[in-house]
Amino acid sequence: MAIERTFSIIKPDAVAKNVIGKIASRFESNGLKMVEMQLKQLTREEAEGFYAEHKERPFFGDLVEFMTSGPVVVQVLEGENAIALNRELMGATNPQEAAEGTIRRDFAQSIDANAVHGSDSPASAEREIAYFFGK
Ligand code: RTP
Ligand code: MG
Repeated sequence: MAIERTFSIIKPDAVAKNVIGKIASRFESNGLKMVEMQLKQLTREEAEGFYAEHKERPFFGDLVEFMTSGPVVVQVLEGENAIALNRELMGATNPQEAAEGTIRRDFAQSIDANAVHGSDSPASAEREIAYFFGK
């Protein structure tokens, strides 16, 4: 299987809960290497541009508000099958529906404050990595 790169965000709720290390450890123990990483306060413009695909959705305003409510960790993860593997480690968008042992099940409290973001396809991974880290 090919080595891939995916883009990940540890969201403001998880940073505030002081579990950056615990989440990073999930990546590491499952074979994902952090090859870029930065603690960052997103501006409104950065958050809106990042989630542009959801612009027309009713939750867009709340999503941008939440993503700018405190610092996040933006990172690039590398490993075999990284995109799908990271989605699996994250669990379902709604932590109430996330499988046992997933990051969202263990660290998230709601569908809004759901601890992590991960690219959902090779095309998103490429766009999102370029958005924060350039080519
Ligand atoms: P993400 O993009 O953050 O990795 O999450 P995801 O792929 O699992 O979910 P997505 O459909 O892309 O939605 C992006 C974020 O918007 C919030 N959301 N709220 N209230 C709602 O119905 C709702 N639906 C989505 C979530 O915080 C989700 O992570
Ligand atoms: Mg998504």
